[in-house]
Amino acid sequence: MEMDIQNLFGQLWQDYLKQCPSADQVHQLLGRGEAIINDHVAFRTFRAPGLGIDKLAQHFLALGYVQKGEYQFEQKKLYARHYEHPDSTQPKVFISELKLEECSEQLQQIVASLLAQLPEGLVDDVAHVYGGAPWKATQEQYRTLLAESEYAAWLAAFGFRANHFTVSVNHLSEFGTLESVNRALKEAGFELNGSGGEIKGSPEVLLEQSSTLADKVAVTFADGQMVIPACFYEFALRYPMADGELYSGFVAASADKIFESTNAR
Ligand code: OOG
Ligand code: NI
Repeated sequence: MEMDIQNLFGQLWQDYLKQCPSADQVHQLLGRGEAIINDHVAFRTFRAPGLGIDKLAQHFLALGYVQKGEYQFEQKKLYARHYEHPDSTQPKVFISELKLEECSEQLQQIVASLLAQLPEGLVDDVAHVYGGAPWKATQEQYRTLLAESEYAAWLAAFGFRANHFTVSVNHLSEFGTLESVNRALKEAGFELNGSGGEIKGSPEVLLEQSSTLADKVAVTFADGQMVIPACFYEFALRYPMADGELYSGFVAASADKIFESTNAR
């Protein structure tokens, strides 16, 4: 099937709603019935032959996206890039990868056993690659990964699907600040990611971000079901640069904390 931007993000959104059912309520709360503009969508992958950032990015490049910033997360052993579309109303795309070569032998072995289950050609198939885990880990493998890298465990359970969507607070008519967004979310009973403070970043770095803690969903592992943190919703407020244009990049120190939105509470 031919995939245009609308189709792709529509499909990603439908899949995401199943992993983050509260996103619907968040829309109603913040959009008050009006359409929500998404600032960006994020994906995770392993750095392995035929499977790094470039492989996931190819489908966005084919739709006119252009590679922009790059980001390093030494502690978490991650590397990331972001992509933008010439039409600035299209969501930006943030893709990170786990540097397997820096991880333990044990982690590498578990990941290799997952990659061995990857169907031939899946990663090049835009209609299916973002549809969820293309392998089944055991619950013990999940727990072993979790002890070393929460990111690896999440990826083992959820695959290359959209990890989060992000409300562009700049485009909300009822809310002008991230503080007011966070207050409304908490009053409605949502739990926010408090790592590094509820608001990550500042006007000085031209970007403020916050996020919910991931909804928990039942995942079917090779040997049964477990209820674990799935996907979350993020909120971003961008500030203008000297030329008046809104800053369009990311802030590594803030992103480092946003990753933790999928940690167990
Ligand atoms: C990505 C975390 C970083 C941002 O907006 O800084 C991020 C992830 O959790 O996969 O989304
Ligand atoms: Ni994000």
